[in-house]
Amino acid sequence: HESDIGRTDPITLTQWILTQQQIKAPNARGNLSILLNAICVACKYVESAVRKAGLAGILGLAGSGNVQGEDQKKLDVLANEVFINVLKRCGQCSVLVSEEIDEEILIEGGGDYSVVFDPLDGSSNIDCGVSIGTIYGIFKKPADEPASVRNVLRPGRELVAAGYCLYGSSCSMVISVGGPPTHFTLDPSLGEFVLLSPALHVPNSGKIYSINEGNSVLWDAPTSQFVKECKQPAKGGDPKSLRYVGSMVADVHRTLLYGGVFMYPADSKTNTGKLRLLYEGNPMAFLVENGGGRAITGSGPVLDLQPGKIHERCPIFLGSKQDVDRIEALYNGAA
Ligand code: AHM
Ligand code: MG
Repeated sequence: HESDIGRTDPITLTQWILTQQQIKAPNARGNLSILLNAICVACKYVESAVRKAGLAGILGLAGSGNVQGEDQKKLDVLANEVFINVLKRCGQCSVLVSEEIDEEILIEGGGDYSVVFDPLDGSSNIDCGVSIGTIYGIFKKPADEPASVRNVLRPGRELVAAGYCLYGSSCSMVISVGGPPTHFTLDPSLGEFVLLSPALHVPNSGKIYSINEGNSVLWDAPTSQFVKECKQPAKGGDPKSLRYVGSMVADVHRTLLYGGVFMYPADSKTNTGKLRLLYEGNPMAFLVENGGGRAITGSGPVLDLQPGKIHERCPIFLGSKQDVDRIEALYNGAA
């Protein structure tokens, strides 16, 4: 039922997590559920800090003191601390990899799960109030394997869950535990994520392309050709629209909902692009593939890459199947 303040039968993220456990692993100990709930709490904490950032004077002011003389933390430093503390505390993790920390964190006797995460992605957008987000991926290790970086240097296809939280005009959580991505939104009055859509499906084709066009002199031929086709389609079709927030979470969220393609290609200087495989490329590729879309590097699926280092980068083209198929064909030499 809809009341004037909204649904009277909300399904919360916590309920959804417990139901997924009952459906997928009725005899499980509930450890993944504990971990997902911890992530959910950390995201709510960061969302609250993002909303208060202007008021609390934490926009870009790391190192400066507040009225009580305490040090203020920049949002990205704060988000990283919150995630590490909450994940350590939940007792389910053996390895943590954060974009903010050079080395992996090993937790002896911590649990069978490992979490790779970017606690606050889209840093260039923090100080001007544009959408930012958190991205995370979860691996499970065999119980007898020791905590080691090997637990996370695995292809994204082996993720057991991945998701992101978008701190945008509303706060959205999108998560997949292997099935289609499920979309929740934070009801601030309840302090709960409530279910919006049980199964997102990336539209088969889309009208939007999303890329940092300022790098066009650095692009390879297939990327340049694809972007040219977006602007000047064959047979007099309509050109696509360009949308680029510069926050991967926002650009991918739009791509999941509206379709189209998000790209961060290799550039001629580095041959890798900018985005990090473990905690940017893989979780987003996992969500998009589970939503019926595709995510490729130009020479194969992102999820098949074997990572060598925790902070390595990879080129990425993700979104609607038809669009990514065309990019793949161009990489395979199509005219
Ligand atoms: P960050 O981890 O330093 O925030 O960088 C990652 C961000 C992504 O969110 C976004 O897709 C990309 O960088 C934008 O990069 P650019 O400014 O080069 O277009
Ligand atoms: Mg990042």
